[in-house]
Amino acid sequence: ERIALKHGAHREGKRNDAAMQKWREYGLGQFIHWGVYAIPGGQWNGKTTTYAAEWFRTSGLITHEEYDNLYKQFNPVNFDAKEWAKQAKEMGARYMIFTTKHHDGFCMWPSKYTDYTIANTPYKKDIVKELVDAYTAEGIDVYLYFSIIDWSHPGYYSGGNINSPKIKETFQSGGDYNPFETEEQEERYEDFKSFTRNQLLELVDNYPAMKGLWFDGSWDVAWVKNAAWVDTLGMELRAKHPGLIIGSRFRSDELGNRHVDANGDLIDDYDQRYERSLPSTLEDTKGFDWDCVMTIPENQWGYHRDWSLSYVKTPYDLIEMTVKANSLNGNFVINFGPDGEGNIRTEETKIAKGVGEWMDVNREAVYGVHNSVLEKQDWGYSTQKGESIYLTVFNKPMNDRVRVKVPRSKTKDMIFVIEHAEFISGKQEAIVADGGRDKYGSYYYDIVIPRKVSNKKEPFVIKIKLKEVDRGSKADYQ
Ligand code: H79
Repeated sequence: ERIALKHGAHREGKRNDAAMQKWREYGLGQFIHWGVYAIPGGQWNGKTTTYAAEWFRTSGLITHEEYDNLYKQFNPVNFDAKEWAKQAKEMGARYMIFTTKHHDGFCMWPSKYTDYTIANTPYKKDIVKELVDAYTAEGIDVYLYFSIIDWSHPGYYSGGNINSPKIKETFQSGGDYNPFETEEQEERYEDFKSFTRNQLLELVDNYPAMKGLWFDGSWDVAWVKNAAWVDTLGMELRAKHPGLIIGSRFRSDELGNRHVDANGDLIDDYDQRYERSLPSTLEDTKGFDWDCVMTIPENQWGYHRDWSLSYVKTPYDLIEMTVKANSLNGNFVINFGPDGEGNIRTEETKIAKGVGEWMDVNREAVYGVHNSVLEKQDWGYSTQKGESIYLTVFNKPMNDRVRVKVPRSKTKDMIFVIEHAEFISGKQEAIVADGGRDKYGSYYYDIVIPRKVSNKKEPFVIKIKLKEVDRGSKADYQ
């Protein structure tokens, strides 16, 4: 029995227009967190925060007054949007998400609706425009990150986090639950809503080349309480920008359900729940489109001067996650946090190069692919595009053979065989040996890894094509 919702998902199943098809094919993206928090970079008066650097305003190491005046020093003289875009292109990113406004409320574009913007810094120039232009020129689609939380607006109010089970229960059981403490607060929140709407319409108007909005900080009960209004705003934004892509973090249904509504349908265009985490199986994804946004250190999005505080992911780690994400029908997005002068730190440049070198050879296994017909095997992940199946090997078996379990044919007299297999680096053909059959009647093949490939000590890709043949034409092992 379906619950009648006014503000749940407005569609069952996936969006299938050209803009969304393109989104689905990106494979790899770049996130950039840049704002005034890059100036302290997690440190102030000789003290270092171990928390996320982009949350520095709340670190306790800086007063709010000091933080709110940092923008007067923001002058990233080394910022070169074209250089950033070129580096992203070389890494293999096909879309980029940029923080136009994080929780602190500082706007990287010259918003008409507040003075707390880039226009009032020594730098003055519109950073959002520079980035949209430079990345678009490199053929990389741009998405605008926008935080609903805005600590700079006098009308902003939280009311608590709807993700907390206690608050959600109160919200759902309270009939017409009111998160506001005073009428005045509620009125000021109306100002905040108008302000938020104005800014979003402004972004959509100013940057028509961008493809979508990536929302964050939408878990406040005050925001959730306004689900009907948010829904209308979403429609307004979509009407202004046909094809606009919005993830599941913008709005909730009227019952306070986020991402997935009370009927289990995905709200808006793709599932935004995977922050610093990946689903494990295709079942976990519920068949939704999704992206995963990932930090390079453990939990630093904005620039933090001290990266010795946590494990720093290697290109290998990030490549593994990229391929895994794509084998489960998601896009993988790697975050960068440039410093206050506009430099991308050397560690990130090195990582981008490492990922890019691998992508240069193996991109076919990542771009435009989906989950393959093969069952997951321990050596790694498989992806598929049309008839081509890509086996990306991360755990190389000790015997230098990659075992492939082919699907079972729907027809009793037919079986699948590997018609062709090649290593995509160097394009050399692979030798396929018989791998036997198990007691359930599934067939296996062993692809022999030549020494040249095996010695390289890096993940490699085997491209195979399957063919259905008459069972009699293959030796049958009992
Ligand atoms: O923009 C990045 C994060 O800043 C943002 N989303 C990504 C894309 C984000 N906002 N909130 N959260 C993530 C989760 C909240 C974490 C918190 Fe904390 C735990 C807030 C307060 C305690 C971590 C630790 C951040 C500050 C201290």
